[in-house]
Amino acid sequence: MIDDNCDGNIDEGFDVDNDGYTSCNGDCNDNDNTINPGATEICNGIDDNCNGLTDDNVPALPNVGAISGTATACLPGVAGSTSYSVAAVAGATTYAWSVPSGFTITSGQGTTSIMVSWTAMAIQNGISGSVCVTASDACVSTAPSCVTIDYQVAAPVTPGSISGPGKVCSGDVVVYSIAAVNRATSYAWTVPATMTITSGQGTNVINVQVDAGYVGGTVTVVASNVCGTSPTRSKSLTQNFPATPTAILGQKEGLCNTTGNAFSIPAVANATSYNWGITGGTIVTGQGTNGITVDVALLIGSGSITVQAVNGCGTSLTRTLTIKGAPARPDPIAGNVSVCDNTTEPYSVATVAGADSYTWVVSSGSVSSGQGTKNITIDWAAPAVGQTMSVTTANACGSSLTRSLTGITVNNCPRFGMNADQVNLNAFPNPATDRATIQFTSEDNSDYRLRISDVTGRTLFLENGTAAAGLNTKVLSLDGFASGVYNLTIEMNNAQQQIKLIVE
Ligand SMILES: [Ca+2]
Ligand SMILES: [Ca+2]
Ligand SMILES: [Ca+2]
Ligand SMILES: [Ca+2]
Repeated sequence: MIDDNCDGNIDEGFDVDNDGYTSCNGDCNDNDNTINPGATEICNGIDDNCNGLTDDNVPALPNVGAISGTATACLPGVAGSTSYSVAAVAGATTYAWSVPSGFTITSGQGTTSIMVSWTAMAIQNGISGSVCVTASDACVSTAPSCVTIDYQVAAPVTPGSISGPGKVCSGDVVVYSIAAVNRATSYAWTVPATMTITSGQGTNVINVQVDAGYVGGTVTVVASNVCGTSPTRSKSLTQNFPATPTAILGQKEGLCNTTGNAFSIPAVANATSYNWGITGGTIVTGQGTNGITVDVALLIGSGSITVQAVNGCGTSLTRTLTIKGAPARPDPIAGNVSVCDNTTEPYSVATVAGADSYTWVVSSGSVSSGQGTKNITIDWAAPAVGQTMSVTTANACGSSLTRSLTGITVNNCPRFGMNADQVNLNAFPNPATDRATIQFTSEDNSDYRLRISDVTGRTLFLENGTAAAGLNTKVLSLDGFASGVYNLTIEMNNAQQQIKLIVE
């Protein structure tokens, strides 16, 4: 009888296969006592444990053992064959082999032993890689067991040149490499004792740390295979000292009682820091970098600023800049060197950094305005040749060298008896662009001097001529005149008239 409603009340003999389970508590095959919820699932295409899944979580196979056979060989360049095998794996039903390029499996795939063959061309090119085998049953496979293959006819040739820096310093991290060498299966590098190969030994690229105490040496590499080792490739290594800094940039004179003066050098290749020194002042900021600021107090005479570039190999030679508290010699004096007697002419120099005063001396005539500044006027007196003027600057730390203007000629200029308001000097158009028409009136055939000067008094055009009686007209080219305001001056008959001429 059968407990059709599975209420636990069963008839004698209901567990037909007598495995302790019935259809009521999960026996999915009551005619086979190896199939029930208490059974272990095995690889057999059957749901042994009655969980509804066939061959789920079956046990793994044992590992495949080591492969037997010749892994490495130095051989003649002719065709050949060999065999590889493994011990049988309990429960495995098939074996899958893979071989490197150059080997061909001629028999035994699927079994515990294979035969492989190679051609003459294949062995001449070298055969390297792995022979691997995996064991399987219908449900699972093992991890592969592999052996590294190196079949060659000759040792590798000498490696090509080593790439990487030839100049290095302690603390550098560098890479050396060679192109892969034909038929090579491994590489062996050496480096100086003061270097460490951090990775890549055995390959054609190594990473290297340069250690303390490094002073140079040699890096070498050889390529190897089963037939032997190549000749050695070497690369000489030296220290990478930084170059001497180029000229120190910055104001070097007129530094008396100043602060925050900037001095710098262009960055030096391979330098990791800079070492500055100073006499006659104080470094305020920037030590260690390629730019510093400097304070200078009362520096009488001269001091110096020095700098070296520094890296892991050491320091460069020293670059020096002489500094002075006193101002620099002024640049050349601007002004006319051919002037008329009894006239007033402007002279000037460019601003001198750090100068508190400008002292002018003139051999004849006199400074009529501006003494002490960079812009003066001189009243020239009687005609004379070979006249000179000079200017010296000074501050609390001292005086500069003197700048002179020599060879000044004070001319005896003709003068007659005409009043300025009778000259009627005119220019048009005004403003002008590329040319201007100049007109003036003369009573008679008088000598005249026509001058165009800029606002600093510098003469840009000068013409001496003889006027016709009546209206005189001249057309002047203004090529070369920058846009600005100019003084147009005519001197004639002891008279002088000046008007503004604007060039656009
Ligand atoms: Ca049963
Ligand atoms: Ca059963
Ligand atoms: Ca099963
Ligand atoms: Ca199952």
